[in-house]
Amino acid sequence: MMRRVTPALLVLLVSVGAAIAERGSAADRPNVLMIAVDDLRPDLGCFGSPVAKTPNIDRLAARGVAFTRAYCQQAVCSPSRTSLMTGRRPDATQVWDLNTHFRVALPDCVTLPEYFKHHGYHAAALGKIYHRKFEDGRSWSEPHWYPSGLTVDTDPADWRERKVSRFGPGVSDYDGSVMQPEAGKGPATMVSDKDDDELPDGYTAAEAERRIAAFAGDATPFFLAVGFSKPHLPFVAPKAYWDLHDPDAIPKPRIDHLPAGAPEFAGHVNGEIHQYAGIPPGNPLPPEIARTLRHGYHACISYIDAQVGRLLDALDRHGLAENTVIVLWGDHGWQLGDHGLWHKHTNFELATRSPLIVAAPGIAGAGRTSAATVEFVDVYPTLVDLCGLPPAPDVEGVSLRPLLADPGGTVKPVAISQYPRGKSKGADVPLMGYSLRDDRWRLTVWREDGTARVVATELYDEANDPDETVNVATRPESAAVIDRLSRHLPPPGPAAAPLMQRSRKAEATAR
Ligand SMILES: [Ca+2]
Repeated sequence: MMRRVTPALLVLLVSVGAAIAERGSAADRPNVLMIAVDDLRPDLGCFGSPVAKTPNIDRLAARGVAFTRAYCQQAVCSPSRTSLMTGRRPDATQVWDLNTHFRVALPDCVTLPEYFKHHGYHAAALGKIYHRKFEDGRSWSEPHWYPSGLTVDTDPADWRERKVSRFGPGVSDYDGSVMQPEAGKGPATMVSDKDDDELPDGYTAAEAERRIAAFAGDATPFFLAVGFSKPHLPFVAPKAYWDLHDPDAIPKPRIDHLPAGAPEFAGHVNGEIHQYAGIPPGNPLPPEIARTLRHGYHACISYIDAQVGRLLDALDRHGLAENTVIVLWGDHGWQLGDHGLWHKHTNFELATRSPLIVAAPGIAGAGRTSAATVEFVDVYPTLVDLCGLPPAPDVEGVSLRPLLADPGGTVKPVAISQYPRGKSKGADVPLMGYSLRDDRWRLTVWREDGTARVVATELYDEANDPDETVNVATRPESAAVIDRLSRHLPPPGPAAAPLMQRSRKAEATAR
């Protein structure tokens, strides 16, 4: 790898002062370890969970700042990950579904790792970073590695999903899913008799340990992205992690139905979880199954926590801890039966809120939490800022660096999430719901897709009704709040429904 100072970088070094100039060339910049955790809501000790067993993520939080009000831009894998990795919102990426690559709308977009690559970093990806089938070879310095042994280079057509896994019969090579050949998805939970490394996320951690050891001897800074596929369904974890948890100690949802006054299309029918064997049709799920699901979700978080610990240990072992920026995020939250809903796919607080932890050498706020309202589009400019690279163009987020020094500060008035809904009960046209969260309120405005016409409005007082039990939008005293927050609503985006329909057709044709 070259260690060169480009003209643009020289300008930057002169212009932004001695602190950054002292870092000099790429070889002197900090490394980046980015840890992505699939479907992780903040059920972590460092986020205040009384039952979580997450000593390693807590250890990471002690080195950095844990953002307790961090929101994804759309509560489902590919739209959220695409937004974070491009620093652009779903209306810009035009990725609102699981069928579209961002290079369709943004062919020349420079992604977060690609930007680091252009500035002298070696960028590598292990495990799930982008949603599967939407790999982006341009992002990385080498092919994207998966625990299956599969690697994916620039051409998405190279992607092949193998049903027979290196992890043995019954476990998908991709994400640890339990596959039943010819019969669709297997059970939603499994107490596995395998050890950590015999399941994909443990194997990914082992590969990350090998990579970190190799990087330690190289002067080129690295951007290593490590994606863990749990606690995404199915909840498969080694038995030891199930044994850490008493399922009866895990709190049950405090509301098991939609908020009073919410439109029915604010929720869904739990379609994802009903794909798994053993989940009976209809809602609500039987209490015993719900209890096992809660148990499995927490077991999977503890399993991932152990893998995060291995990464932190590897950095320590190789003397890299003091020169590596670490960021950990979940791609969106999860409703564990709350509102009668399982999984994500909504604009509610529990689906849009996910952990974000940023640790960097020498930050004044280390070990504190920040309740500032922040968004996942902020990850890109934050990492760029922390590593002393010139600001990236066309990125919609802001750097959170000021909050690492002063976690009590603020950087933006609201976080914006969104979710599309097709024609559904109570809506005779496709909708896009925009949800605005400030430090007290959540306002969700459902518009006719691609227009400014408002079909429904929800308002939740998160300070006095954190479980979102009642929509107060129609109360007279809410009018001023709605008016104030509505000023932050984005202009009507492109009509999503026709583009999503087109991508579904393309997907079907490709099959
Ligand atoms: Ca996800």
